[in-house]
Amino acid sequence: MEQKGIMLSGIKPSGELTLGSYLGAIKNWAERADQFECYYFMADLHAITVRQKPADLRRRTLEQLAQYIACGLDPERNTLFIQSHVPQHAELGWVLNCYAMFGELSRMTQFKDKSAKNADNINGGLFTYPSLMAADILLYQPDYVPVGEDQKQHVELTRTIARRFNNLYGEVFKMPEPYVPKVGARIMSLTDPTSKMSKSEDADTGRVCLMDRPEDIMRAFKRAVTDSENTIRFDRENKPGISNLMTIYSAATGRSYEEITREFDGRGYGVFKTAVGESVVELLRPIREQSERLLADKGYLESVYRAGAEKAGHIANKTLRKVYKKVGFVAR
Ligand code: ATP
Ligand code: LTN
Repeated sequence: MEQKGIMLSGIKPSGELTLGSYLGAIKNWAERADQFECYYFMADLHAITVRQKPADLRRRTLEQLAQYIACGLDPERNTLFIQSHVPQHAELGWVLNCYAMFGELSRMTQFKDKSAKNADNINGGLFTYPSLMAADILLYQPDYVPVGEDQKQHVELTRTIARRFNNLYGEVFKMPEPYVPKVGARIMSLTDPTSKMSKSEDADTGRVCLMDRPEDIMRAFKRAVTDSENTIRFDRENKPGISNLMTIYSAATGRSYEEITREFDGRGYGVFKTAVGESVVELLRPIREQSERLLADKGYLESVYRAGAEKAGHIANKTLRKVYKKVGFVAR
């Protein structure tokens, strides 16, 4: 039998999943289950690099699992687990810290952004976040890591660390490739279309969450920032608001930018914003409804994350033992 490729990704349960998390990452995951052996997890170890309320973190981790499933990740065909349930992540994370350079970690855009936003809590975990992420990835020897644009730099650093390790000890790690969607790789805030739509920002109309009600979604789109030109064409530089709405509409309906320009020719921004809002309401409706159903069945969710941790732990352990041997640790 032909060996399937491997795919792996994760999201921090640091806030409500947004339209950006869905279009930039999860949608891509769900479309690939047939071709790949897939591992997806809730990155709770990463979430605490920014201060979290314990009860919120616990609730959001389970909600995120329900949302993964509702977005189309069938637990029978995808291994879904909670990062902290597989201790090999933290263990390999430590080892890889010793192969990631201070200069490399200092150059990470996410570290600089998060440091600016959390000036009173620039902790060691925030700095070494990418070595833990490299461990998440390399433990499973994946071919592809489906992520949004903002995470590409971390996957590149993972490759650098893997290459360094392999050069010293032989071919231990497979080189993973980032897999970034063509449309939707970077969804911007609706109120500030020059910054990324982000789940941990204060809730305002700038983001749309997977669990938002239709009326909230419509309100958010009606308030979306545009420009004064009143023509619908794609120009990220000069028309970031309209271009962002076009990206969302394109990702939600499958239409190209040319088709969208033609469809709304001479029809004004109000009509366009309503159409985008409606397309997102329909896109998210089944996800919200299914998540709500799943969240009512905690026993089922528990069975999914337990089975996931067991399967993931088995693979992770194999890689970790190999690494420990290579670096010279005495076998237990
Ligand atoms: P936080 O605000 O806590 O940093 P976030 O909203 O930036 O979180 P992440 O957990 O960092 O979300 O990202 C989850 C996945 O979704 C990543 O693969 C990321 O690249 C992707 N993603 C997040 N936001 C967007 C966005 N606005 N557009 C496209 N992809 C996104
Ligand atoms: N850093 C990612 C979340 C993340 C991840 C990973 C993504 C943690 N570990 C491994 C892909 C592979 C983020 O902030 N979105």
